[in-house]
Parts: sequence; structure tokens; C-alpha cells
Amino acid sequence: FTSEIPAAPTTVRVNSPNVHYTNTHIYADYVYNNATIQTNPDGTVDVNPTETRYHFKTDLKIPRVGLMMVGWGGNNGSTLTASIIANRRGISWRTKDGIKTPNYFGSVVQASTLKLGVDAKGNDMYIPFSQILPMVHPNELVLGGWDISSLNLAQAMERAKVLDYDLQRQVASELELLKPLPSIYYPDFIAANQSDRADNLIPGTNKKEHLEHIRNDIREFKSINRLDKVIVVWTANTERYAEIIPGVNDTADNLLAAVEKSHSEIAPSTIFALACILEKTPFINGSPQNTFVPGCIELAERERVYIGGDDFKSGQTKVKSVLVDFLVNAGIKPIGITSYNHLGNNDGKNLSAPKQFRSKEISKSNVVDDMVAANHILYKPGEHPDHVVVIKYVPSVGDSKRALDEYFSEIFMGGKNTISIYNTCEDSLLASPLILDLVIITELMTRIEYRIEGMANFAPFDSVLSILSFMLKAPLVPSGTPVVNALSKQRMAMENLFRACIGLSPQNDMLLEHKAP
Ligand code: NAI
Ligand code: DG6
Repeated sequence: FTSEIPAAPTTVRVNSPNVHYTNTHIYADYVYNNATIQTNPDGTVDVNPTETRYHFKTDLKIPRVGLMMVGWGGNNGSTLTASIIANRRGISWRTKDGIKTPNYFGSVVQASTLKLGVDAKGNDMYIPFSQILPMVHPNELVLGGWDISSLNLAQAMERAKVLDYDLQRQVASELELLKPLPSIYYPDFIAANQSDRADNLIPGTNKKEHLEHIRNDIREFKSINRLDKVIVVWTANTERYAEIIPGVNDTADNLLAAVEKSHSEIAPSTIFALACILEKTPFINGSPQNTFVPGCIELAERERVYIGGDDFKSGQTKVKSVLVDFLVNAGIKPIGITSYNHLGNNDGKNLSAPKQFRSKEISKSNVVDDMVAANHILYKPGEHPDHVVVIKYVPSVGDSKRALDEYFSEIFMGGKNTISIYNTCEDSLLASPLILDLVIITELMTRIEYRIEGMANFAPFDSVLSILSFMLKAPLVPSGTPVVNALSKQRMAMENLFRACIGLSPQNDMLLEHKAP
């Protein structure tokens, strides 16, 4: 078998009067086409095509980037760290299935391609996603972070029981040298069953001092490692939801004042987010809790720092955001979605507590809303399929999560269709590459600016990075803007934005050159 797809070029250069390259930047002029719709009283619809002229400026210099993980010693943190070291060193390991070599499968940036155009013969031409614009390579990331557990990364990797022993054996000596920084522990926010690992704590209960401590950790990490940028990812335990209290966490100023008073309703993850924002460091929340209380979002917008969240979208939910999109767009009406899973890792243990489970239940439950709302032929206003989420902790299965889903739909002429899915996978091997994508794309976004008519200067995007939605179960979006959960739309949003930065029109699958040559 030989592939028809030509080999990918190593660099992309667009020859167009709309694209201009300097030694340091790419400048692209781009026309964004949309349409505004007006529905008239008689039911007719007026469509007004719109055009907005955008100018994009992308900094070509790939900086030296640090990734700091909160919950570094957890399954995701230790798995990602060991895997990056294995990739960096080109370590291969023996398993009962033979010799394995490291890869970055599961990372959109590292292991997927995108169609750039066609070659002279009309064949589709794909390039690695990572080559559309200059991006940081995961092997170059400088790793660090915090954990309330004092185990070094070799011990943490062993505790996680995710990677094969022969790989663990070979990376252990390097991982032994990596030790998480002490962290903030407010027992009320994570499950009581986590208390036995909390032996690496920043002393005291003063939240303002905790905030300053974390800020100092970020500054030191940056300076010791001579980094241009740091990005922080929360991959620590799922916390309970924080109550939104007027005067406490509703505005940026109230939130900062509440930190000064060590208010009990401010979660550790919010302290980390605030520390990052004040240090001009992007912060991404990989767990479902409402870290980004209104005051935190307001502060990010005010300081013009990127934030992203919530909750890594790894397996069951990723499939859901494909399958429901498919069913609804095929004119089939899902009326019952029942999602059950059991797992036996520490995440599962933490989620066995009701308040932490509730955070996860919320983020897993809203993922079909936009797809249902988009089809008013199938669903009346306010109508929604039954949607149930169950998670059980079964220690014996460890990190190997079992997810069972039933999609029950109404089809033609009163018929019914049932699709059942059984999915088994190591949870942390799905989540770890998402951390890379989140970090690499966030970093890239810090190098892209835009300008439209009326703006004197180029400016960064909105602080809430909705472009990260593909990797997240409950995407955080700028206030008042739509949440998109459908996976293909989320991917297109990334692809087309990056294409726009090199002056290319959005990807389409019309293949007109083959239909009407
Ligand atoms: P884990 O339980 O193995 O790791 C979490 C780590 O966070 C632990 O080492 C714990 O000691 C530490 N920790 C808890 N509170 C902390 C704090 N305040 N500061 C610093 N460290 C703290 O969990 P895992 O599997 O690595 O998952 C991490 C998070 O990612 C969980 O919230 C989980 O729900 C979320 N997630 C995981 C996915 C997956 O597929 N593995 C997918 C979606 C979300
Ligand atoms: C049980 O659902 C544990 C969770 O942390 C999930 O494993 C994680 O959120 C991934 O969920 P999903 O639905 O994206 O596979």
C-alpha cells in the first residue's frame, strides 16, 4: 500500500498579495464573511451577507515556555511528564505485545493533519497541524508544578499505574529529581478521602499570603529556567462548586478584597487563577468546578490575560459531542442519552464524594445543548432529551475507565433506534495529550493579534479563549457569546482561525474542482 497523499512540506509560505512576511511576523489581510438574519412576521427570512476586514499579525518567534501543572503528582501530571521525557529521549520499551516507541497520539497539534489545498493534480495536500503556524514542540516545554502530595514524579508515576513498567524503569531516575512545590489545601473543596495524601502544604490559612506565595513560585520558576512565558494548567482534583456570593466573588475588586479577608468560599483553584492573572500568565482549568467565578473572569479581562476551561474533554464526552451532532444533523431525534462509567483511579475516588461528583455531572450534562437547540424541527423550544450521567468508583480497574452509553432516538414514522457504546481506555493517556494541545494553542494565541476597522493598533483576542473548546467539556466563552460543543465545529474554528492568519479562506469540502472543473 502506498499513500496517495504527497509528503508534507516542512514550512508553509503563502504567495498572496494579502499576506506579508517579515523576519519576525506574518501579516495577513482577511475578509470574514458572515450573514445577519431577520425573520419577518410572515415567516419569511431576510439574509444579509456581511463582510468584515480583519488584519492578523503573528509573531514567528517560538519562545521558551514553561508548563506548570497544579496537581503535577497526579495521574495526568505524572503521565504527561514521563511521556514527554520518553519522547525527548527517544526511549523505547518492551511490553508483552513487543517493543513500543514514544509518540504524541491523541494530540491534535502533534498527531493530526489539516488540509492545506490541492496539488497540481488535484490531490488533497495535508500538513501536520503543528506546521500551519510556528508552534512550541512538547519536547521543548520546561515542566514544573505543585501538588499537595509530596511524592516525587517517579513515585507519583508508580502510584498512578498508567505506564508500562519497562518505560517507568527507564525514566525513573530523571523523574526522581522532579518534586512538586507545596500547594494550597482547603479540605472543604475536595473530597475528604484525599486528606491522607495532603502532606506537601503551604503553611497557614491566610489566602492573601497563599496568593502571593503562588505568584512568587511562578516568578521564580520563570527566572530560574530563563523562560519567556509560563502557562499554568489545573489538573488537580475536582473541587466542589463555589457559591457565587454578591460582594464576595461577583466582581474583580470584590474577589480581591475577599482574598484579603481569607473568605471561606474562595477555592484553591481560584487562588491559582488569580495568581496567574496577576502574573500575566495564562491559566487553564482542566477540571469541572467553577474556578472562574465572575470576579475572576472580570480580572482576566481587565488584565488582558488569557484564561481557558473547563474540564478536559477526553473520551465519553468527546464521543457524545460527535454522535449527538451526527444524529441531530441526520434528522434523527435523540430522546434519551444515558452515560454511565466506572473507574478506579484517584480521580474516581475523589468523584465518589457527592459535591465533587456534582461538579463533574454539570460539566458532562450540558454538552448536547447547542446541538439540540440548533434543530427546531426535531425539538420544540425548551424540549431536551433525557440526559443522565452516572460515575462509580471501582478501585480494581485503576486508570482503565469503562464507559457505557446508550443513545435512544426517535426515527422515521415512530420508529426507535438504540445505539450502545462500550468504551475502555486508560483515562490519563487520553487526557495528557489534551494538556499539550491546550498549552501549545494558548501559547500560540499569545503571539497572534488582530485589528479591524476603527482600531488604531493590533490587539489580543478576548481573554476567554473559546478557541480551546475542542479540548474542553464545558467550554468557557466570552460573556454573552454562544457555547459550541459539537466537536467538528470546534475543530473547524481552530483550523480556520489559523488559516486566516496566513490569509487562507476557511476550509470547505465542496471539491468544486472535481465537480465543475
Ligand atoms: P489525580 O487525582 O490522579 O491527580 C490530581 C492531583 O491533584 C493529585 O496528585 C492531588 O494530590 C493533587 N491536588 C489536589 N488538590 C490540589 C491542590 N489544591 N493543589 C495542588 N495539587 C492538588 O487526577 P487525574 O486523573 O490526574 O485528573 C486530574 C483532574 O483532571 C481531575 O479533576 C479530573 O476530573 C480532571 N479530568 C481528568 C480527565 C482524564 O481523562 N483523566 C478528563 C477530564 C478531566
Ligand atoms: C469519570 O467520568 C472521571 C472523569 O474525570 C472523566 O474520566 C473525565 O472527566 C473524562 O470524561 P469524558 O466524558 O471526557 O470521558
